[in-house]
Amino acid sequence: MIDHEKEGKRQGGISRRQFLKFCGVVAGALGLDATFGPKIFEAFAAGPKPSVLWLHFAECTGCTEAVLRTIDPWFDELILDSLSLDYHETLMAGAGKTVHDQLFQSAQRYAGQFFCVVEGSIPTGSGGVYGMVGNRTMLSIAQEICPKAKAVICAGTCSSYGGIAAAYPNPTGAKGVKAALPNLTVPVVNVPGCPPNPVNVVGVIADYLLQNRLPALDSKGRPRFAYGRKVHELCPYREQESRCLKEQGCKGERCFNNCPSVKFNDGVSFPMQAGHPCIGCSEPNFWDTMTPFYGEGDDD
Ligand code: FSX
Ligand code: F3S
Repeated sequence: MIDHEKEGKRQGGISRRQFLKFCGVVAGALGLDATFGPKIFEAFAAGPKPSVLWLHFAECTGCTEAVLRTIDPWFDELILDSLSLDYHETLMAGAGKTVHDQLFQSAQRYAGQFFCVVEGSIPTGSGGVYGMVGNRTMLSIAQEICPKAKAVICAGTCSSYGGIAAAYPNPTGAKGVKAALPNLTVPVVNVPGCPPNPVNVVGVIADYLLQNRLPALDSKGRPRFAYGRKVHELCPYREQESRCLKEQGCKGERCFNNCPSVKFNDGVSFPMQAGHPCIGCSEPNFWDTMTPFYGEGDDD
């Protein structure tokens, strides 16, 4: 269990106003009007806080890093106020066997009640030996924890589809959760992006708290509320030829995500606004199918 006070992050927690503001952003991402912001606020405040066990596998930890630095109020304060984050190796003060044992004990104790957030792909080659945590393969950890969750939320393209570790020739046999655990029967929601937008990760949980069901998914297991439209359809530079980055290799016409409307860093910007073309990071196998990232245009 994370000792939130020892983590020294909360300092009394975020204010009601800040949390309400964030809930309004989540409502917008869910396609709801602003009046749903307070309802999401109430759903999170109603308690008990949803329990989350957050697993780290083969990844750069950019998903967590992005999440922590994305929003003012800082997302770590927000997430600790809205969720019971009961296991997260990057944020926990403790480490080692005792802490790792708690993961399995918590999963057993709260079987069927917790959300399992997975970050990173799962190496499956040679029995999974290319990815080890605490002397166990990531594959065996996923096989033990994921089936006990009420739902698995794959945060990022790596856990959704394999990501960079699965790029050709994929020497470790890295796979996303659904591919690595083909017999998994609990629902899996993919929230891809390298990194994903944390508003969309929280949106999945908010949607569940509001409606007691997981969001509708597209054919690639992504919530339609966030991945229902192409980046290009939402991009303001369709109307502004001088800002359009198609000639610089923008993949917005082949990539589904809500970056231009939800934006990052508390709504400050998104890649094309910062002058960087979309690299298609929320599509499966994008390291193989969207490269070269620059300069080739989008001729599909
Ligand atoms: Fe992958 Fe996330 Fe990209 Fe990195 O943890 S989706 S490489 S931002 O860190 O898993
Ligand atoms: Fe579309 Fe990318 Fe231009 S998303 S509008 S091709 S900058």
